[in-house]
Amino acid sequence: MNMKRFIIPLILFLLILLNSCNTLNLNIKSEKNSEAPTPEKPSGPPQIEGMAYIPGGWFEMGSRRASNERPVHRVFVKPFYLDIKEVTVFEFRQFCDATRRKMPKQPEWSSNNHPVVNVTWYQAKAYAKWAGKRLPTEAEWEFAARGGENSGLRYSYQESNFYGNHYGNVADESIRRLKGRFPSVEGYDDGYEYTAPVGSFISNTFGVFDMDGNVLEWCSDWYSKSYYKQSPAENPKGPAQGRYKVIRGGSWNRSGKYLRVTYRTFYHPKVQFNFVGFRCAKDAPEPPAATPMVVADKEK
Ligand SMILES: [Ca+2]
Ligand SMILES: [Ca+2]
Repeated sequence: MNMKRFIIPLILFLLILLNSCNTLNLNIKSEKNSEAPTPEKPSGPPQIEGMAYIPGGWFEMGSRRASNERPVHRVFVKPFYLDIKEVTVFEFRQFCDATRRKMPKQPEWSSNNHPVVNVTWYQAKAYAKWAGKRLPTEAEWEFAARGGENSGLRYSYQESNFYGNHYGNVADESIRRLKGRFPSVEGYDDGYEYTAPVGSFISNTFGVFDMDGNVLEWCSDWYSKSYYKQSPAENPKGPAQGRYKVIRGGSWNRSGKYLRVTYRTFYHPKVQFNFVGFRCAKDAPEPPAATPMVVADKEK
């Protein structure tokens, strides 16, 4: 009698327990089935081979070191892409072959993977158009050269690290050994008397190479010594007209003050030099606008 009193509740308890387990199992399965799809990774800007995405932003453009770099002024550049390397001899020859142009004569010390030189501004512009790109503005060039970390950088890298380390191809002990007396960075030996193959040195924080050296680079802007005094704050593109085009960066035959990121010089767009080349830029898609909040219409 006593046993029966225990067995019936025990069976009932076991039945309830079994039922609970089944329910739990079903719930787990149902949770698995209704599992939300893996959220997509936030899509960044599209990657373009051979180009770095430069996020854009405000920065202090210019310096107090030269009259044409004054005044230091706040400038905004919108996001853009920039070739991580200077345009090479090989690439420029492809353009010449495709468009039946005469390849500009390259120095005997150059080869396919070296930056193309002896190109006029017009040739550089035509190459950029053929490649579906354009030349960078000098504001874009300076923004990219600064690496985005610190608008006060004097070089494309931390100033204290430039001299004495392999950060770029400039006039150094190599050219002095070859030519004797030559204005060069004393105590710095990058191993290249003339141009180096593009990307031979470390990149800056944006992943772009050779901003401080190798070859000077054509920009899209006309040059004006006093442009910074009236430059628009956002996406400046240079004066509407002029006689010379802006050139930026250092080169294998430049040292000292010519290597800093703010240095501006200029040449007539039809000249060709064995220390002047270029790289291309490209517009980036505008960042997506914030989704507008939808307010439900209570009347409906
Ligand atoms: Ca050198
Ligand atoms: Ca360069």
